[in-house]
Amino acid sequence: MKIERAVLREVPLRLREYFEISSGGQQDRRVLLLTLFAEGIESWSECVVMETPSYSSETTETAWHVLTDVILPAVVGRTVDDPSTDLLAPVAWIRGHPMARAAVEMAGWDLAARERGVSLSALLGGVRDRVPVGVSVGLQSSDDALHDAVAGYVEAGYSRVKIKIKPGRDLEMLRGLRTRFPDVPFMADANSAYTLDDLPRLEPFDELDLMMIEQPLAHDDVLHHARLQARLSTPVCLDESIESDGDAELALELGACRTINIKPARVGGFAESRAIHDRMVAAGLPVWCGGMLESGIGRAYNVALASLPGFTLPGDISASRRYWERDIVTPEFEVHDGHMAVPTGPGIGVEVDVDRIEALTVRRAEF
Ligand code: OSB
Ligand code: MG
Repeated sequence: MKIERAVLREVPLRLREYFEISSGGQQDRRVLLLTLFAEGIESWSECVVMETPSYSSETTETAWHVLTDVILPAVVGRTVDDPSTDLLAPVAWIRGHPMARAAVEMAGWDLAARERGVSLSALLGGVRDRVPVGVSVGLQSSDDALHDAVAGYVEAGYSRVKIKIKPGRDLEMLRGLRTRFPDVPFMADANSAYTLDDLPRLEPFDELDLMMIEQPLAHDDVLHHARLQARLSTPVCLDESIESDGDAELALELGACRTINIKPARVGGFAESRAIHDRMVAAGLPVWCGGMLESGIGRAYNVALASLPGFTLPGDISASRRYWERDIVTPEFEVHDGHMAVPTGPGIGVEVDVDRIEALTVRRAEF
């Protein structure tokens, strides 16, 4: 399959609700969408990067730069057979920039699935036709607002509810939630808001019966996560700290976590995601699929990944309605009974609303 043409677009999409984490908030997403054209097949993927370097070191602008100045010129004209290696081979020397690389790598998987006439889930080795899903609730202005938000998501049937925390909005807030919702599977995500000096504040988290605490410490501090995990019975989950299978190997060796949130873009794509998945399965540990406030295009890739056997914990894969007034794919993603159906059509298995995307596009580059 020869890649004949690539188009990168920036499409502004406004979240239905402001979403705040410990490092800051956002409502307007600058969604980067990539289209690869190969021998009559068209593949859409999403570069899920944030606007500022607050979650990882990449930004909308660095991804645009690396994609348009480095990756796409090298990829157009290439012939692809194996999506896990072929597409990015000429730029294998790139250091970092996993989200920019992943947008291309993942589109390659969609192309390969379409060429073979199978779903992305089938090509990846998925074993589930629906996946358990949860929701990620941003920091709220008050406990009342948080309780109302949680009540709504419990009502909607999500399999678990993740609560964003930061110093000052943590223990007492979570105790209040636990009292009001004694049976809801909760977890907490700190997005690196603590240090090991906060141990006296983190140890009592064990009373809260949380499924896990996600990324409590710095993104580049695997050692201290290991020291923290040794003091907690609550499983530590790493998100920001894991940008490759090598990072996962180190984390397991040190005992820094008991589960990993795999976001395919954060680790450079599906090949690396599967390597981490396989390593965790071999270690007898569960993984789950994280989210980056994706449009329906990015979500389709996540649902396919989450159908792999080791993704036994609910992912941050919520309904289109949780994010957008109107999604850019049809059918929109829905949650029933705490699960999301894995699309069965060829490739990502959802229809991309090309006319609407064209109308919304504010920046475009073509190769
Ligand atoms: O830490 O998992 C995170 C969103 C943006 C950046 C980081 C994170 C998140 C989420 C949202 O938690 C998950 C979702 O897409 O629903
Ligand atoms: Mg996280």
